[in-house]
Amino acid sequence: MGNKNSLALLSLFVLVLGCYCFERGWSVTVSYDHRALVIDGKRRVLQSGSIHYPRTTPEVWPEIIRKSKEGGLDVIETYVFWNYHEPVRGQYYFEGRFDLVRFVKTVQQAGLLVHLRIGPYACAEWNYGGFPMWLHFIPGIQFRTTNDPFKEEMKRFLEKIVSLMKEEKLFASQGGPVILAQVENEYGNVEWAYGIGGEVYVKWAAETAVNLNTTVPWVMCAQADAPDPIINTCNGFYCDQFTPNSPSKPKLWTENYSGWFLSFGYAVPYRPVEDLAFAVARFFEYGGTFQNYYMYFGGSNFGRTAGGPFIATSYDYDAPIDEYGFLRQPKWGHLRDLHKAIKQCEEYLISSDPTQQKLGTNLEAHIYYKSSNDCAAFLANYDSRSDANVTFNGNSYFLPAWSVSILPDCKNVIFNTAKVVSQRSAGDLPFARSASTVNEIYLESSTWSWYNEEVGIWGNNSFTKPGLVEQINTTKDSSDFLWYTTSIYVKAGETKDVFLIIESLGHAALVFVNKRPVGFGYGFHDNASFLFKEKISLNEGNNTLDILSMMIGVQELKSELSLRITDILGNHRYVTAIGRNTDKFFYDLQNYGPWFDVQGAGLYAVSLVDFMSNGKNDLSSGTWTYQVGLKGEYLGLEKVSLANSSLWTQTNSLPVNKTLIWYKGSFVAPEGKGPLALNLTSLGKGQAWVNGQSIGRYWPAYLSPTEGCTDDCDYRGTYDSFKCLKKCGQPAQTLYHVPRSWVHPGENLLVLHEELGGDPSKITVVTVTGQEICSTVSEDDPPPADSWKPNLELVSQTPEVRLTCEQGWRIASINFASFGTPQGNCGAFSPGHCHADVLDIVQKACIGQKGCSIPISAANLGDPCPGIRKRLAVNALCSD
Ligand SMILES: *[C@@H]1O[C@H](CO)[C@@H](O)[C@H](O)[C@H]1NC(C)=O
Ligand SMILES: *[C@@H]1O[C@H](CO)[C@@H](O)[C@H](O)[C@H]1NC(C)=O
Ligand SMILES: *[C@@H]1O[C@H](CO)[C@@H](O)[C@H](O)[C@H]1NC(C)=O
Ligand SMILES: *[C@@H]1O[C@H](CO)[C@@H](O)[C@H](O)[C@H]1NC(C)=O
Ligand SMILES: *[C@@H]1O[C@H](CO)[C@@H](O)[C@H](O)[C@H]1NC(C)=O
Ligand SMILES: *[C@@H]1O[C@H](CO)[C@@H](O)[C@H](O)[C@H]1NC(C)=O
Ligand SMILES: *[C@@H]1O[C@H](CO)[C@@H](O)[C@H](O)[C@H]1NC(C)=O
Ligand SMILES: *[C@@H]1O[C@H](CO)[C@@H](O)[C@H](O)[C@H]1NC(C)=O
Ligand SMILES: *[C@@H]1O[C@H](CO)[C@@H](O)[C@H](O)[C@H]1NC(C)=O
Ligand SMILES: CC(=O)N[C@H]1CO[C@H](CO)[C@@H](O)[C@@H]1O
Repeated sequence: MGNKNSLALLSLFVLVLGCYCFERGWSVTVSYDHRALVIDGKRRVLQSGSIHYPRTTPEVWPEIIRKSKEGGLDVIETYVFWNYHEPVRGQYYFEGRFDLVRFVKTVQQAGLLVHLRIGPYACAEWNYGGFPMWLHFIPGIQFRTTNDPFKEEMKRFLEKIVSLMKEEKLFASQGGPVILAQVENEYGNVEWAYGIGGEVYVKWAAETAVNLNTTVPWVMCAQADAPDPIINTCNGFYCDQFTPNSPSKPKLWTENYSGWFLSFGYAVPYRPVEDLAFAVARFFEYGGTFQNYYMYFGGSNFGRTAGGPFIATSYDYDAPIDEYGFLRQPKWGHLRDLHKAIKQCEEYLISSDPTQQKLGTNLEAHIYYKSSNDCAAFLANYDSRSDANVTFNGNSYFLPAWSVSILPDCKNVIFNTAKVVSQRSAGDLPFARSASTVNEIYLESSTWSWYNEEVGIWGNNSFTKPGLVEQINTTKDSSDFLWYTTSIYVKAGETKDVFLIIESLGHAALVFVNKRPVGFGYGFHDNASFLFKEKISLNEGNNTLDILSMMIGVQELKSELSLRITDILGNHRYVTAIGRNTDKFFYDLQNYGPWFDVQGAGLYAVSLVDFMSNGKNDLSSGTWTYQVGLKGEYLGLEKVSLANSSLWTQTNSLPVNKTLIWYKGSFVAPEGKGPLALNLTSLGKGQAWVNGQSIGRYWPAYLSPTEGCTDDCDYRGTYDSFKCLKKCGQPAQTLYHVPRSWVHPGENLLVLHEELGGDPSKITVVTVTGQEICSTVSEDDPPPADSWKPNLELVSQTPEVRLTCEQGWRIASINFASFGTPQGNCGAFSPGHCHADVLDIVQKACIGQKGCSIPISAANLGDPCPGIRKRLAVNALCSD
């Protein structure tokens, strides 16, 4: 006894003291060596998670950060979103959801650290990747290469953010929580396309960052040539095989995808926690010491912040904390157990490089020594099919396929990535009816009124030009919408039935002939361009053609962009286009010079084809009149101040299934503190506002393909973003998050801009007031990783069923409790052959509590069948 115990105590003390320092504002140095980040002279093993501050509201930052800390995170990572911080050049904005300083301080108050990814390029499925649109209009600018106007702006923004952090004393050397910064972002993936200009730019970016004297290390992710002292880090689904570009740098993983983002028109991706835990354990097994979940909490793309094209409003990401701030179980709990198990090994991980030992085919161990006979080990079976028994250190261990076991004393397994013992939610979503107490209310029908949007030109700021214009250049992204209008004259005796053919770079278009809707065309995330072809009937004489071209987020800069680049030596390089109408695009590029930073959007060809004679009438180079935005947007119909305006019409019957219409209604929010959701299943496509705040774009009419889903995805084998999908043939998103702080007692205003046609009377406001949770743990499962004591034999320590309710809720009832050989899955347990009814015991321990734990032992639960391995299964209901 004694020795190891006091060591453990000592390290715990140091840890607590470390947090204390950050909270109290004591100066701390941060450096690194080949093993780890070194904070205040000590190497640290750190778990990090991404939370993007504008993707939720400041009111819930503390709770999400608390849940991150309880989940075992040490560091919160965020990008900085330039386009919202500097909406107009030189005019900065740091309020509300964009209050970066408040966010960093909230993390600090929780005792956690911060990794600030200033970029300024963010990517992040964020509009234009985080670049302000005005940047694009600076004469001669070329993004992310050695271009003076770009470098000047980038440097100015980096300086702005660094000085803001310094003024608020937020760097670790000033007593703040920021221990790491990032310049650029995943540039290594596209650098090749920029030739020598790219290489020069990387050196410039590194030098510029280092000269900012943040006193904390800088990283460049996915950047193999990051110059010293910048640390190059890995992004990806797995990073165990990654090595930094210098033996003096530690192995850091800055983006480990907890799931994947959602796009309108696509099925919902998810990543099984067994695979995610496997990837993380493998990383630490292979010498990693810092790992970041992208995302730990994803949140929502409110307003028009979603990137493009077609990124959905939900940025849930299948993250450990879901879009609404609820714990996603068992993901959150299983990863917490993993973090605790790794934390038990920290002293070993920072003491040495791992020693590899082969244990068989696709079987290996990595051992970390503190001294010659004191070690921690990771045992891995990376075979995607076969389970295995291995012998290690004289003992035998069972290793399920695609799993890692963690042995903090080289002997006892306290965690296996494939063995999930943490609590589960009985259903998948927080609002799943089967598993939650859902409170659903309809909006009051008497309050609905509407406004018909005008078709075509509505304002005196329209303009007329020959030919078709590119949309982003024209709208400067001030609106998703651009009207393209022209007239078609049909002489007496000419054919009146023709095909209207529209070719667009994206993203969608609503087409009107003589002010009547004739169709809707749209692309998709992987290929935004589309061809619209519809048979139309024209009148003799003059006809109007009004095409409303729509954007669904401005494309981020991606490696697959088709680029024509002039490098600094004057060489032109062409980069192969993927998912693009190449001819047109190269044409555009040649005309637009440095325009490679946007993919372009809007119409590029419109023609009429006589389907009898096949004669073609090309309207593309004719005269077009343009109008940016919608009249309703111009009027500001979403504003609370217009709620009683006479612009709104009210009659007894509400027009439904109508294109281009605004609706206004009101609702009284259900009581409580929890988040709300709007169920917009009955609508088509548009945008919604609650009390003047945009909750984002909605598009339930866009169904995902019917094929490719697996409800029960096999976690074994290499994961990619297409492997595990659900909700095939359904809308990507039907529920839309309304933060609680955006509603107030009494009537709340809901405004919708519906583009395709829907029925707003079927909208409901949904809250959850309870959740079904469950857990099953066996006698021979390890004890909870945080209670494990290195000096005791594992067998003498007791596993436990642990249940915890969400904040504010308590355990209201126990619906099932059996000790023996219970059957079935979580939420649908049934007693097995061997069954002790332990309902009384579990009820006594749990009812009325926020959480409870029940030790799994015969002494506690009785023994219904001696000699048989038993488990405890419990199903409980939490409610407010
Ligand atoms: C960098 O910052 C540190 C701490 O704030 C300061 O002591 C040092 O003088 C600065 N160095 C330069 C070159 O500005
Ligand atoms: C591992 O060993 C156990 C106990 O000896 C045995 O039941 C099991 O079949 C073995 N599994 C494999 C995959 O060899
Ligand atoms: C029309 O122009 C006037 C004067 O420039 C301006 O005040 C008004 O807002 C414009 N109206 C519309 C609908 O564009
Ligand atoms: C057709 O209508 C447009 C728009 O009103 C007008 O500009 C054009 O002169 C008309 N053409 C003819 C031939 O009447
Ligand atoms: C993208 O869509 C357009 C229009 O449907 C089509 O012509 C083009 O071939 C597509 N490109 C790719 C790469 O699929
Ligand atoms: C962008 O639009 C402006 C005004 O509409 C025009 O002057 C300019 O030439 C356009 N640029 C490109 C590259 O199309
Ligand atoms: C609109 O009218 C209602 C009922 O008369 C009133 O309660 C509400 O305050 C008004 N809202 C605004 C924004 O003026
Ligand atoms: C809505 O209108 C479209 C055509 O305008 C029609 O095909 C569809 O059946 C209508 N849906 C409902 C629910 O009325
Ligand atoms: C949303 O509404 C649709 C009907 O419009 C319904 O089928 C669905 O169950 C609702 N979803 C939730 C989570 O309330
Ligand atoms: C650096 C890296 O590994 N990036 C990977 C991240 O995940 C995407 C999606 O599968 C891969 O395409 C990238 O290669």
